[in-house]
Amino acid sequence: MKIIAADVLVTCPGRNFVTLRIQTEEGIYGLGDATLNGREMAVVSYLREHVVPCIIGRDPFETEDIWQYLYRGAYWRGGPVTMTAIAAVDMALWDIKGKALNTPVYNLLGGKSRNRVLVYGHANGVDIAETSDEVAKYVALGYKAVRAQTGIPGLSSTYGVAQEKLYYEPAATGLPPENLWSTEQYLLHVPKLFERLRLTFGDDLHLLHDAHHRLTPIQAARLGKSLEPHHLFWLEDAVTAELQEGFRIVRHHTTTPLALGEVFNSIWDAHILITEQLIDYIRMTIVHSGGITHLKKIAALAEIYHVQTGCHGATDLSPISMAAALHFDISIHNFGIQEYMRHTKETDDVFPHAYYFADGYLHPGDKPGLGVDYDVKLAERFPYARAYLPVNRKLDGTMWNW
Ligand code: CS2
Ligand code: MG
Repeated sequence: MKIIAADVLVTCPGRNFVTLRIQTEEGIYGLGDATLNGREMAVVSYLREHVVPCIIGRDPFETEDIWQYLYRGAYWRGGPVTMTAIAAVDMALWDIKGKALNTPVYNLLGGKSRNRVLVYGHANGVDIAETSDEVAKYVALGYKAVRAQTGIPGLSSTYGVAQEKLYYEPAATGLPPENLWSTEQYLLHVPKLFERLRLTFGDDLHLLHDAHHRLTPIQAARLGKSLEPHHLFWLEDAVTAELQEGFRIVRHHTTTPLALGEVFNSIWDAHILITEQLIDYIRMTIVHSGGITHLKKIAALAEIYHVQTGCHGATDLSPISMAAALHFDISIHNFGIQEYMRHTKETDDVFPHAYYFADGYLHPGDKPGLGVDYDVKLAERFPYARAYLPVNRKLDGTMWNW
């Protein structure tokens, strides 16, 4: 087979998505998600100017060599823009491979290790009562696992709490909105949320929480300890992890399971966390960590160290990413859980797909390739609109992590 063309498509059905479409001489095309929330056009340019010229003429079956060529050949290695661009190429090539062999991609990744993929939804509310009501809605939808985020008394805004409940999307047009933050108020309030949720929903429901990079290691240790009676499925992104060793402090103090990695881009961002067993779930996702080819290697390393996967699956990852994640999730041995923030109907119309939700699980479907498509005509009706993720400041004005 031979790649003869590749185009980078941008659409904004309520939020921006970037899609790479690779065409072959045989008429088969593949799709890859290239969306990097708030920095979309950096990836568009990287793909159009620097990657596409190099893949024309290549055999799309050569996924490993093309990955190595794009990773090593860039000289300037890694980072979110580069690895998102490589991921988009990789996803599209696996899509082509599956279509050419007339089989779902999971059959090329080892076949099914399970028949369905456990997912979690996002419940959020301005206060504990509303958050509890939102959790109840997810339970009623059949979810077995729910992430809960609540407003913090005295703070006008915080991560994970939005007007729109089912389709939470943090990016906004215009310049970055400014959030305010108080770690002290947060640490006092969150344990009360999970005490209420356990009293209301009992012990069987998997409960998750995202601290969204906002704590120091010892603060994360304190939060982990305070949540132990409520036995969370995981506490996510407790601390930013440029300093991977920082998690030795958290790990030393608490048995609350730790999840990390949605902002990571390669195994080098997590190899200490994994090999020292400082985390329980690796959150790296196909679109931001180099694609299926690289994430398979990360999962294989993680398996040796008792670390399971928990791929990121927010609204800013397109249905192509969700489809690719499900083929990955259903095939690897050490699958943990898949995040599933629903896309709007507008988005689903642009990206028709075979995967479906049933009774708390997602199923990838059994279409050849990734089982997702792209309606070019409909997509053109939604022009790109620059949008930013919020920024976050402490109450004294100090810039902090959003
Ligand atoms: C969050 C994300 O889903 C999560 O766990 O951390 O919603 C994250 O805030 C967005 O993907 C950022 O674009
Ligand atoms: Mg997160």
